[in-house]
Amino acid sequence: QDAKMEWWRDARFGMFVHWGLYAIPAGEWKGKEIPGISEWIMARAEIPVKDYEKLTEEFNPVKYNAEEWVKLAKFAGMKYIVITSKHHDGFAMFHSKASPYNIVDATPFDRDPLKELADACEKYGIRLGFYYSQAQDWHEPGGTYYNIEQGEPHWDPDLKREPLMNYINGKAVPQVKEILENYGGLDILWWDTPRGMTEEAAKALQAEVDKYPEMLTNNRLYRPWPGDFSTPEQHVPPTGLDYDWEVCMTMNTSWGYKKNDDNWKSSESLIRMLVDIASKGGNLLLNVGPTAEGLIPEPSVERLKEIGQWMQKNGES
Ligand code: FUL
Repeated sequence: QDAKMEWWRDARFGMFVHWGLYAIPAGEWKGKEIPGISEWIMARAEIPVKDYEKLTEEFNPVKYNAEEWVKLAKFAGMKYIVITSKHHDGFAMFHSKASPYNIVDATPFDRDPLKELADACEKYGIRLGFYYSQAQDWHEPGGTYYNIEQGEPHWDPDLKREPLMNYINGKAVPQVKEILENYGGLDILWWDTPRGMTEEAAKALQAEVDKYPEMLTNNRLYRPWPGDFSTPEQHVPPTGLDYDWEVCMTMNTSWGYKKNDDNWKSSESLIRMLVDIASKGGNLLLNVGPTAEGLIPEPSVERLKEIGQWMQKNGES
């Protein structure tokens, strides 16, 4: 247990990447600004599945350059990257045989960006994790959604409901197998929002994880299970935590790219946060939300460079 945690405990600092179809509307739907985090736009604007799917036709992030992202993370002093392989909208950012709703088969962008990222990470010695939204999948009849535990219906009446296990066995488990097998071996599998999750579903997914004893997972697969580390979100526990922990944090307000979100934290406050977290024994997973063209927004690039300059002077390596 301790041996597999070693690199992660030393790492201290990683990059979180929220990238998906939601980068196209970037917080606006039908000319209206939709409040809240941009990767939730499908739920917040109650967009029907068929309408949201149309975004695939325009998703063509030709400016994406995996090596640039990895070099930037490395310059900033980050030791690992965790990227959304599938967020709650259900769209896979990798080539999947388990569902055609993926970036290679459903968009004009004829590339697998996660494969390119895995290769770049390998080349530059950066560890790699994938985020996978295992419970919420707003695109599937059996996937859960944010208010399912309140007994409310999915906002799209045309999505005929099915049992959770249909989705778990038909999409989530097969896709998790794909990401674990096809990307050179992940260092982290980052689960999210166990809303509507059952023990049966969690066990089916955990069985795949168990085949990779070196890989780390967080505490978001199923509420009663601790995983390898806990994940305070958007706040720093004032006196740290007893269990391994990783703060995930945005640089502005949204995780996914949101064009009008100018609420940027300063480089100084980000550096202070990193120092504060490291001094209490935690990790910081600092987020970027790339655009629909595949670029990390300029304000994020600036901050990462300034953090990097500080790290060159004051960091360990
Ligand atoms: C959450 C998700 O619902 C957000 O969209 C984001 O991915 C964050 C890191 O975890 O709670």
